[in-house]
Amino acid sequence: MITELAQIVDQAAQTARAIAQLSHRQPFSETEAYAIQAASLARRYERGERFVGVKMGFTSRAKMEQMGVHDMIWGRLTDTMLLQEGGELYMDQLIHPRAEPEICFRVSRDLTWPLRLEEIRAYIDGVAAAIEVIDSRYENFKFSLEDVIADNCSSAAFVVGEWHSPETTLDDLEMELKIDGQTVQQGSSAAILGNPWESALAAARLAHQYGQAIPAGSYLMAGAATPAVFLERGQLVEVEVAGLGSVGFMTR
Ligand code: OOG
Ligand code: MG
Repeated sequence: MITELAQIVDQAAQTARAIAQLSHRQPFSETEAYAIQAASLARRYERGERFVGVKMGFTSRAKMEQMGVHDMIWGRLTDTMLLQEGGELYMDQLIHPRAEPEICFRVSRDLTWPLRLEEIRAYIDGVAAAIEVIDSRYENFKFSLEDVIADNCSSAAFVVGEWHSPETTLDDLEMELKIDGQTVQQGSSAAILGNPWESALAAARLAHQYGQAIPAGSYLMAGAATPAVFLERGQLVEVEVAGLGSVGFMTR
């Protein structure tokens, strides 16, 4: 069951064709959903993609409300998802992509567990403004918690701005998502679990729980501070975070 569902969702991502929710074929548990995610990532690794980090999802109320899902989730990032700052996002490789404003951490030492909030700072050597592009493989971007986990939490692409010192305060930074220079979403870093560092800690805990190592050099995306916005071709997409600068890309 897990192998088959992993193949279906992996193929949907590869061919950019939406599928019915996997849970409509066959109900499965959250633990099984993470096993499907791992199996679909194994297929990517077989094709030569490399694990480069983890992303947290539904770490803000804004996101939970937008998607009607009420639990934190985590997914895996690979090298082919990493978009160069100022680069181009090819829309024909995606189904119905959305962008969201995030904060990214750079892991400087292999993450261990257990850790306390004060301790995790010693494992991070950079913080940056970031944009995540999510692209649910499910029709109409509709899913259950189990479905979205199995779909690697809609991960599609991400772009990271200039690294800043991990001493930079992340407590309550204004975060803006702009399309063609117009602000389309606005929020605060405090929307991310009260403080994005809490999300980094949750990522370390969950990855450990599911046996996923987070080695030095990994990216750690903390989750969106605002609802996500649908993208169209020919747009300039930017995120600006007070104190962390801005980052952007073009859609094509
Ligand atoms: C799931 C991914 C959620 C976030 O930052 O909250 C996420 C989705 O909304 O499709 O990446
Ligand atoms: Mg996200």
